[in-house]
Amino acid sequence: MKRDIVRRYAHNPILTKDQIPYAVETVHNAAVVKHAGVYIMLFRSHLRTGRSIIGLARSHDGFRFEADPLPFLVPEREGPFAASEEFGVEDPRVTRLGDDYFITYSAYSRSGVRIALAKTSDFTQVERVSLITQADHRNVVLFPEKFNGLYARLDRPHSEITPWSIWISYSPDLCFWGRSELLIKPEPYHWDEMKIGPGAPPFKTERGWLSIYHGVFRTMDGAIYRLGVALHDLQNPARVIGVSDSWILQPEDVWETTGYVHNVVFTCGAVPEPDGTVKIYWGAADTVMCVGEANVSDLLDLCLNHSRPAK
Ligand code: BMA
Repeated sequence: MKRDIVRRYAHNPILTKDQIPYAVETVHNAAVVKHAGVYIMLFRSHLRTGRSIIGLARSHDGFRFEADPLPFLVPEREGPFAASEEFGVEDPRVTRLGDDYFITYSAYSRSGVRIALAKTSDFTQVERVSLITQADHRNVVLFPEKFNGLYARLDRPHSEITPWSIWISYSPDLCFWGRSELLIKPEPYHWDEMKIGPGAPPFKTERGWLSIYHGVFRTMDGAIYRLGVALHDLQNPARVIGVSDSWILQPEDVWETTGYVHNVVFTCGAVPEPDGTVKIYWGAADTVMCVGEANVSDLLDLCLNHSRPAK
């Protein structure tokens, strides 16, 4: 296919630090969901301490966002989460389950990185629910439905023995997780050979759950972060139907190839639209936020007809 799978918005980047009413150094790796007709973006920002917080911005069209006056989620200083969040909170993902939106985010501390779960119904009040992994997990995305009575998530444990891969885990209550199973591995000598991780929470299509993930390739000039797409069975998400052999997005615009960390496009959110397109949001070079649109039918075609082995 010659044309671009992801059509970049003409006015990228869509949110930068200059548009944030409080002092931050970056705006990146944001979750986006539609709530009551409004696009809500939860973005990560570095402070000048080098540690991160999570801010909130709103939009009526999914392209032009305005940040709230205050951050949405900052590291807890007291209470059960404080010890795990002392180095910052990063890379949120949001999934709607019933009337609540559940936020999975990375909590950094001297004990490592683990995933915390918070919930909100209105994006005004936010309540922490539980720490849902031990150290050395990142990139946890929740499915928006249960399977045989269990919640499901894709996750990415760290491992030195095998390249970092995408797993699935299940839970009766969103707090206790198990029955973990490896689903997709990096492919040797391939754009995602170094490591992969879940990106946007999976969204439902008539052919399966589409999951946009990131893959990393190591070069003499450092790592390149790109985006790929995988398709999971609707009834049994542990069955991977296909994984696109080619990436769907790579760093090309100057704010993707240069910045705080060069050559990075990293997604934490995608919004499927009623017209058969999906808005994909990505952090560019860990510095600014961008958006593009893809046809769901093109993403399905890549997974169904141009797949590489899952593992
Ligand atoms: C990953 C995470 C992401 C970041 C990416 C590129 O390991 O830290 O938050 O966007 O590296 O720097």
